Formats: sequence, structure tokens, C-alpha cells
Amino acid sequence: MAYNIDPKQQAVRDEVREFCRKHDIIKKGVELDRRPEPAQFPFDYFNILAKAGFMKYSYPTIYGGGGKSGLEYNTMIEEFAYHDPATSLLISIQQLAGQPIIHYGNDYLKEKYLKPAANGDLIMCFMLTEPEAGSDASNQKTVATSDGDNYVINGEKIFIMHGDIAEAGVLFCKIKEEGIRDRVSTLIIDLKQSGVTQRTLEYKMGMKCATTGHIKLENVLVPKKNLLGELGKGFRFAMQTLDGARIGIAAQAVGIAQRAFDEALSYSKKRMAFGAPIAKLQAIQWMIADMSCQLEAARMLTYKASLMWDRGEKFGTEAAQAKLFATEAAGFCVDKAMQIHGGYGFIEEFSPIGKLYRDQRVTEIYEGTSEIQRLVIASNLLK
Ligand code: COS
Repeated sequence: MAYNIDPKQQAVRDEVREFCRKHDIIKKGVELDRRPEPAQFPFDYFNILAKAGFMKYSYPTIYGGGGKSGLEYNTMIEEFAYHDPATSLLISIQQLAGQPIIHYGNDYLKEKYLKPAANGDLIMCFMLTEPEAGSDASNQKTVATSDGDNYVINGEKIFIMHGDIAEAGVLFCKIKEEGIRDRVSTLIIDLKQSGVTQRTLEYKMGMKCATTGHIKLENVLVPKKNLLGELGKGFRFAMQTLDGARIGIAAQAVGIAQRAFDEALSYSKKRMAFGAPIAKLQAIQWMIADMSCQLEAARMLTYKASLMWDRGEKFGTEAAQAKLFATEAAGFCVDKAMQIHGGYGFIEEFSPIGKLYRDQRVTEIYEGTSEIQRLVIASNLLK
């Protein structure tokens, strides 16, 4: 597949592969997947990844970041997802929470939150989803009322990655002030204070190394200087952040699809049936051919969207196309890999296919379901 990647991407692949080999990330991912409930956030593991520079990979260098391009960042995510999808998620949350501050934050917010987040000294989360605001993201029920130099926040957030332990969050809510009553705004909130309740959601199907939280906010104070950008522009900030993040999920899906493909190819050459390796059977060959096409097309769309981001072009449609296609391609590939492995796929003591199958499923759901991606693509094309 060398024709698909440039030397900088190859350098990223080599770096991540060496890191994964040295730290045995495949084994680590399985261990974390199997830890008992309620699954504790893997602080030590997070710190190892942070110290190696992966949390800040594409943060600008002036804020202590790695300064990598979108294409390099997404290649890093793809490569980690190949070894352990949940590790790539653990890394990407710090990126998701950092992006709005990078783009819309003032110097004070960058100094206070972005720099420590870059080093992994501050764990942040992206607080958009609510019990009644998932796909309908603008239907925010969390409200902020003005009280002197502070806002007082009341509301509830759910399915927040790292929300169970994060020390600060990028909070989307409606600020009750004259003129902007129904517009969403964005605040940076400190979560280790009175009025905040954080808990870990239990028994997730997959992606278990990165934890998911439920956050309740009761009369929580946020200084007014923690407003991100302008009042009432929060929904736009959320949507623009998700445009970029969706390419990351596409990259994650490409990594999962590649691993499923490699495992299926290798197994089909070894597994004997009817006196020959099953790779000799046309039924298996067709599955392998179809998987390879899905995988290649997914990778192309993901790299295209990443390159558009790097060039400063509008990429919302392409990001949604990449996310939609790559996550469904990964679903196709893990399903075919399972079919090729038979019982050895279904039972996880024999192969990684069951774990890949469980980890893949949420890629079609989070950061906008497949249905939302179709809606975004169609509405952009029909403008
Ligand atoms: N970039 C910038 N601005 C955007 C935007 C984008 N990608 N998408 C929408 N906006 C702006 C619109 O321009 C509009 O601005 P004005 O009010 O100034 O005209 C505003 O946001 C509202 O847009 P729209 O009417 O299209 O919003 P809807 O409420 O109809 O919602 C969808 C649009 C469904 C696409 C949106 O809610 C969405 O993406 N939902 C899924 C959320 C999600 O991914 N959640 C997963 C969890 S987050 S980790």
C-alpha cells in the first residue's frame, strides 16, 4: 500500500509501530478490555502515551504541541487503532477537547487549559451530548445564568468520553442573557468543584480502555472569563470541531478494517478445510476481495479529507463522507473477518476478531451516527 502514503506518513507509521511493539499495545489493549467493572480510567497508561507526545500530536508548537499536520495526526490514530482501537480513542479525546480552545480560545484559556492538556497534566473532555440532545445536538437543556463575574450552571451531560474523571471540560450550554436566550455558547468548566457529580458508565460493549462518563451539574460556578469565543456561537464551534473529529473516527475505522483484513487473510491461508487452506475456496476469496476494496476506498476518503483540512479548504462534506464510508467499511470487514474465522472468531481466547467486532460498532454511532453523516452530506450538496 506504499503508493497511498507519503514519507511523512511513513515516518508516523514507523514511530507508532515501534511504540506499540515496545509497549506491547496489543496485549495491553486486551488486558484493559478485560478489567472488571466499574472500569477505572487507566491513568498510568494515559501518562505513558502523553509523555510520548501522542496527546498533543497536532496541537500547535507555540502551545507546547507536536505541530503535526491533520494527515499525520490521522495516520497516527489509524496505526494505534490497528493495534488497539480503544487506545486510539483514549488519545483522540484530548484532541477533541483541545481543538475548540486552539481555534476559539483567548491567550488566558490557552495558557490555563491547553498547555497542561498538551502534556497530559490536565485531562479534558468535550461536553456536548445530553440525555435529550444526542443527534439533535442544538437541543441543549443545560443552562447558565449570570451571577456577577460568574455563570451558574445547571444541567446534565451523558456519554462524555473521559467525563467520569476529567478535570476540566469544554461545556456547551444555553446562557440566559438578553438577546442570546436560545443560542448555544461554550464555556471552559473546572470539574473538580462542588456541585459536579461524575460517574463512570458501566458495561460498555467495546472501546473499554477509554472510559465514558455521566456528569451532573448543580449550581456550578464558571468564571465569565472562561467563555470561549463569542456568546451564542457555541453550536457553530461544536459543529466545526466535530467536522475535524469525524476524520479521526474515519481513521480509527481504517485501522480496525486493516487489522480485520490482515487477520482474515493470514487465517485463511492457514486454516485447512476439505483438504486445502480455505483461501483456495472462491467463497473466501470473494470476501477477501470485497474487504480489500472497502478498506482501500475508506483509506482514500480519509486521507483526502485530512489533506483538505491541512490545505485550509472547506472539508465538512468530505469529513462526513469519510466517517460514514470508513466506519461502515470497518463494520463490513469485521463481520467478514468473523465469518472467515468461524468459531475461532467468535471466541476471544482464539483471536482478536471478537474484540475488533465490539470495538468497531460504536464508530458508526459516536461523533455523529451514520444517519447524521448522510444528513450532513445531503444538506451540503443540496445547498
Ligand atoms: N460548521 C459550522 N457551522 C455549522 C455547521 C458546521 N459544520 N453545521 C451547522 N452549522 C451552523 C449553521 O450554519 C447554523 O448557523 P446559523 O444559526 O447561524 O444559521 C447553525 O449551526 C444550525 O445549523 P442547522 O440548522 O443545520 O442545525 P440542526 O440543529 O438542524 O442540526 C445536525 C444539524 C443534525 C447536523 C447537527 O445537530 C449534528 O451534527 N448532530 C449530531 C451531533 C453529534 O455528532 N453528536 C455526537 C456526539 S458529540 S462527541
